[in-house]
Amino acid sequence: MRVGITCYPTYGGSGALATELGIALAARGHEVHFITYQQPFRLPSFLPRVWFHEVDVGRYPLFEYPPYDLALAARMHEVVRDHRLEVLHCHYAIPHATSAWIAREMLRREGGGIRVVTTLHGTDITIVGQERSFHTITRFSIERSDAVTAVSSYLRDETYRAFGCRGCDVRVIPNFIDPALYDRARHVFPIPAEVVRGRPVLMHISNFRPVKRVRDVVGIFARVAAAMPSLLVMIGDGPERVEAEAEARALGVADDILFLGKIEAVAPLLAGASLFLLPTNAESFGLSALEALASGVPVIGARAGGLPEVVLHGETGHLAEVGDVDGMAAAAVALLADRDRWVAMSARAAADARARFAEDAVVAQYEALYRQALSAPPAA
Ligand code: GMT
Repeated sequence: MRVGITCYPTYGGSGALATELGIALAARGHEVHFITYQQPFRLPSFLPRVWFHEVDVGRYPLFEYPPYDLALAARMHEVVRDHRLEVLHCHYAIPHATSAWIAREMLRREGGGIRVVTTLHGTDITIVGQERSFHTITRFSIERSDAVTAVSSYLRDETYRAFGCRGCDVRVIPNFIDPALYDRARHVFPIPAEVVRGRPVLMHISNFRPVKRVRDVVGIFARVAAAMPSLLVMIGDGPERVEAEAEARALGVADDILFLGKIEAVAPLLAGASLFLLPTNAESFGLSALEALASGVPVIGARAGGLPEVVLHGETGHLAEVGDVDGMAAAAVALLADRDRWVAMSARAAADARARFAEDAVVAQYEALYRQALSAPPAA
């Protein structure tokens, strides 16, 4: 098949997942065209059967807000036409699915067509899509897609609840991992031994948006560090980074925390982690948590959103109520203090991630959905 993929190219779960999907589809023989404003952060510079088409918004003094959505629609229309694409897969509803609808209308007038598949990732539904100004257009874009997927049952149900969309059959297709990559036996931990000093390594990866509660990450760590010497590795960056650093200073643990910034290849770092912390407010899935589990790293996190669908409480990690920093810290200390339990949980985490979220099985679900969309009459 010839597939176009539009995603946010910046550091974040939806862009990571969309890029991994494109790479996997190309490896399975499909032609894949990324259409977005910059090279997605996980996309290597060259791969067979993979193209990158930049969307140029241009600059004009009249446009205080350059119309990216329209530039994207125009580029989608052009790429679909010139490369005879069959499916446009939009990751994140706003504005990608809306731009795809415009592109499809333009193609229709020329006697062409394209099937639009939209994958809902989380904040496009739980935060952005529920803002008054975006609510109606988000629902419209979902209803006009030929197929819609959500990354967890939680997100599917939340979509139905928030939008009450008519006749939209939202399929759950989860995030996935490459089992060969997220394998702790395969990597050399890049942080030198003299920095780690034999301490357990706690890790957090995100874009440091408020929903991630990075201050809670530091709070949990401070309690663990008070019980046993340990190291916290923070990967990523974003609006709450300054808050996290301030919290670390306030709690007297700044010297035991490494802020590494936006690192693209996280598998080698996860390979040296003892625990992964994700005390998020509402995670639709938690791709970073899945990557940790696959690497044999138990997850301590919040019983919120779709995270309980990924982390099996008591088996592959520990989930507590949002904001229960004491509870999460106590669970972390107990697990780190019991080596046998940690080893068993680490092995279960790696096995469960492979059993339920392996790349091959999940990518096959997307392929089947594309085929189904292509064989059905186009959406109105
Ligand atoms: O906040 C993020 O983690 C980024 C965000 C995005 O849209 O880029 O991630 C969302 O999509 C990921 C991939 O499907 C999910 O694993 C994350 O759980 C989800 N984030 C939230 O729901 C907050």
